[in-house]
Amino acid sequence: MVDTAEILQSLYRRFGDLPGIQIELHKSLVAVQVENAAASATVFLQGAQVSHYQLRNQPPLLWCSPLCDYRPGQPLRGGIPICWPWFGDLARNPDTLSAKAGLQHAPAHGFARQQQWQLDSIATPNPGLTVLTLSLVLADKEQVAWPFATRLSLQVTVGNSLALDFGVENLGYEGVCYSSALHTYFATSHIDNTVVDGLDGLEYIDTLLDWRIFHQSGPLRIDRETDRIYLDTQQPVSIVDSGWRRAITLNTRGSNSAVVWNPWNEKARRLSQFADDAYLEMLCIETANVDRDIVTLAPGAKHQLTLELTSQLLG
Ligand code: TA6
Repeated sequence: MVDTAEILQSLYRRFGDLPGIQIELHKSLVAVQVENAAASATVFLQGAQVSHYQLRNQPPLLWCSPLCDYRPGQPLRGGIPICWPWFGDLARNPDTLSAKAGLQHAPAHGFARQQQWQLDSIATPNPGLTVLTLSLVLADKEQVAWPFATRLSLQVTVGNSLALDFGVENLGYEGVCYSSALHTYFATSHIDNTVVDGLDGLEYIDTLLDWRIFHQSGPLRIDRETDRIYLDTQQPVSIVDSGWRRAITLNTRGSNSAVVWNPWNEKARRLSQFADDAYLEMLCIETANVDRDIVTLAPGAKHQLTLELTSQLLG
């Protein structure tokens, strides 16, 4: 059980005097609010979930639902949930995954986003830069679904760009295999103003068409429910928004797959913490290690999945 009062006291004591840092409580979830010369951001200790990032001269870059419950154990609908040690439905993952298949209760996207991470450090090296590090250490008997000693880490760098560096280290004595994603929700002026570049020519699995494989031709415009796994994503993907006249670019390392998702109107009505028309103002592009891009770690090995988001205003 998380002792919120104790966590708050410790965080105030350790970080309360840092410039531009506020420790906040959203119902019963603890968050760090970052304000610096370049941007603002919000990072929740639950799931090490970044829920907000906004440059000083632009609309928010991340979308986060105003209907969030901020309940313990329930990921926020928005920002950047960390999906690990499996992506989506565990049963839909490769059999080589180490997570125990056939579990009675295997939450979608794994359990890392439900857990309380530890805030290890906050640095403010200059007025326009704030760096937070968080971690989650799992003992080898701690999780039924994942009985392996593992250390998760996340470094969040808030400045003229937003950078996440997600590390998974195998602390055990046997090899492990997992799938994962940084499930980023992006804000748009309107989905009709939005084009996704950088996917042209790629193979993708369409999870809405019996998981059959297709090829992307040209830029992607979203005008229906979309839930696709793009493979061999070697070049940066960009979101071009003609309404807000900006282009967001996803620069990644350690990932060769990406998921593009928008629930559209039917699924929007079934989603928790999500207004019926919210599909018109968001889309997800998820920096992933899924399908043939899953990660195998030998004992003592570590994998880094990094995502840097930049946003340029268009002339
Ligand atoms: O990333 C796409 C997806 O797997 C969709 O199928 C949808 O389920 C979405 O993730 C959101 O999942 P969540 O468990 O966060 O509601």
